[in-house]
Parts: sequence; C-alpha cells; structure tokens
Amino acid sequence: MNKEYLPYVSLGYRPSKSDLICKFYFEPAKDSSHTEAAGAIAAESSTGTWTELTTIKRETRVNLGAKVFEINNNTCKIAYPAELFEPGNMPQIFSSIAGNIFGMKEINNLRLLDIDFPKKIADSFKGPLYGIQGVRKLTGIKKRPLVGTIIKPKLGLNEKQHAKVAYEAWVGGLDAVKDDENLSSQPFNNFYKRVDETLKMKRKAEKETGEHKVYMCNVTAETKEMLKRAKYLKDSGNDYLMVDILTVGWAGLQTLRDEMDRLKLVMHGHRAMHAALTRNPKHGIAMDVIAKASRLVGLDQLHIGAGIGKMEGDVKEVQELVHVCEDKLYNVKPTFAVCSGGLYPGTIPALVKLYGKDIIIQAGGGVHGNPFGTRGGATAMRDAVDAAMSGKNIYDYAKNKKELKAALDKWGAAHV
Ligand code: RUB
Ligand code: CA
Repeated sequence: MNKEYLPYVSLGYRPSKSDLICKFYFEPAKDSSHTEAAGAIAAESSTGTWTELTTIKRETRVNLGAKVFEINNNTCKIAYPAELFEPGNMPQIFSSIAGNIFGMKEINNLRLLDIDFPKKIADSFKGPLYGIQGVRKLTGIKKRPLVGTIIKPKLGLNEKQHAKVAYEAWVGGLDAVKDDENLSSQPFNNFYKRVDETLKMKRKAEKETGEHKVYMCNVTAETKEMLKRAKYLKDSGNDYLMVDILTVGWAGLQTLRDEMDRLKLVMHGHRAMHAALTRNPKHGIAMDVIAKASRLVGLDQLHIGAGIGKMEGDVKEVQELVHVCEDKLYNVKPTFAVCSGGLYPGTIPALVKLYGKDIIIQAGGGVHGNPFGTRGGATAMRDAVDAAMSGKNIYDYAKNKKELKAALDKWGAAHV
C-alpha cells in the first residue's frame, strides 16, 4: 500500500464549475486497492509521485492536486483544477490526463472514458471554422447526407489515374472524393502534381454537373511540409483538406487549424491509428475523448465509424459519437460525423435510420467495386441516398436504376 496516493482521494469533494473532470475505467493490480489505484491515477496525473517530497507544500497539493471524488466499482471520476492545464495546449492536457498513468504498476488496465472540459479551457481552443452548417452552406447540400468516395486502390495510382477516378466519381453523382489515409506524396504519386491533375478534373466535373464538388486532399506530413501543402491547396483554388489527426498529433492538428484562420479550408479528419488507443474496451482512450478533443481543436469533419461496415465498433458506440460531434458544447460548432469503412449503397438507408441525415457517407470498395465501374458505383451511391431520403424501400427504388440494382445484387442491403 502506497499511502502517498491516498491524499488524492476526496470522496466527499464536490467539483467546481472550473474543474476539468475525467471519467476512467480502472482495474487495480493484484496487491492494490481501488482507493490506492484511483489515488495513484489522480496523483501521477497532477502533482504527485510515488514518494513523499521535500519540495511540495501541503497547500500546493491541496490546491492543485487532482481529486478522486467518486469510485463506483471499476470506474472513478477525478476532478482537476483548471490551473493544472495550459490554455490552448492540447498536447499538455493529454500528457497530464492520458500520460504516465497508463503505465503505472498499481493499475492493470486503465481507460479514459470521457472528459468534461470547463468553459475556460474549451474557450481556449478554436473549434471548427465551418462545422456542419458551414459545410452545408459551402456545398449547397441542405438536407441530405453528403456522399463520397475514397479513391481506390488506396496506393498505386499515378496522379493522372487518380484524377480520372475522381472525375468518374464526381460525374457519377458523388459530392466528395477523398484521398486515402496513407496517400501523401510518393514516388508514383506526387502531392503537388496530384493536386493539379485532380483539381483540373474537379472543375470539369463541376462544369458538367452544375454541382459543387469536394476534394478532400490528404496533407498529412511533417508540420512545415503540411502547411506548405495546405497553402498549395488554397492557392490552387481548393476549399478542403484532409489530415490524419492522430498520426500528426494534437500539435500538428492545432497548427493546421491555426493556419485555417488564413486559408479557410474545411478540415476533414481521418482517425487512422485510433484503434491502437480505442479498441481494447478495458484499456486506452475512448473514441469519444478523441472526438471531443478534435472538435475543440477545430475539425470540421471526423471519421466515427459506421457500426455496420468492415471496421470494429458497434452501432451504440457510433450513435454516441454522433452525439459527441453534434451535441451542445459551449459555443463550439458541431463537427460533421463521417461514416466510412466497408460501406456500399445497400447500407445507406440503415445509416440514415441509425445516425440521421447530418452525416457524411463514404465508400471506397462499395463504389469502385460496382460492376459498372467507378461512375456507375457513384451513381448507385447517390441513388441510394435519394432512396433513403424518400423513405421508399431500396429494392423498389432500384427497379429502373441499373447501377443501384447491380450494387444490391452484389452486396445486398443492411437491415436495422
Ligand atoms: C474505407 C477506408 C477508410 C476507413 C477507415 O474504405 O479506407 O479509411 O473508413 O475507418 P472502404 P473509419 O470503403 O473500401 O472500406 O472511418 O472507421 O475510421
Ligand atoms: Ca482508408
């Protein structure tokens, strides 16, 4: 028993409005009690360490120390005085409340389930520049979900081939085309050439369809290069970027968001690597936490999974994530939730039923795997959105629509 941790447990404490509150799932190690383990989390994530210090005053611990104020079986809630955190510094917040504590010997498993940010800390971040309403205004798509594709194969197409596939997707009826998470600038596909070629095709598709088309171009790279790429997109006339939020890290994401005050691009966030943190239900960081922090930093659009596709994660979790993206959070605009991963036209009515119309639906294989090719695959997706919005049965709706019918014949429809 390490008694150094016990002063960090104050079960009678009533959190103040300015506290930041974290909810954890935790499993004490064999020779630790729940109280000691929860105290260890609060100590290490605030002012404490494993032994008594000659350098800390009692009032420092009392005023700045985190306080475990609730222990309920294997969950606990900890209140952190706001002074522990540097405003506008998301890396520092995660270094505190999601840092060393994951490796402590007193704890076998630890999962950060949720963070309640006090207003002062929330206000120190920029939040989305556009959010759902801003994206709808920009694209002119008022009521239905936005629908798009990820260019596939994810790697291997050259710049011109990439642009051609994008063109087919746009003229086929899709709103958006997105680079895949690991396409940046490779020998076979240079970022700058890809932007030139793809935007040429975007303009052509816009002229031919009369619709606003979106190119979510992946700028993921080292920070300085990432900013250069974002600027190139702006200078080339694009209005969107895409970024892998976790591999660039919170600092990279904040830097990019700051730059958007000038460049004014919509920021689409891919969450590649999230499952390393989120997948184990007993350990790591819940996707809700990543989503909330990304929204505060200022992502306009964020992947939240689909619950019914190829990726792990059930419907309930995804529904909860829609709330994290959309529910009132001080004055922070809502982030557009993106459903993706193993989707195809027959899943669209189910997605709308489960998550509402304020979602972005994306399919890679479910577009480029359509027997009619990318263009037909795009048409099938868009028709499926229209079917979902009409409320008609998708099989009835597909009767005179050969591309949608082919998609339903190949992959079927999801029922929920
Ligand atoms: C989808 C795809 C995305 C995943 C990531 O391709 O490549 O990267 O959506 O998952 P396909 P998530 O449509 O061919 O499956 O969106 O859950 O983060
Ligand atoms: Ca992908």
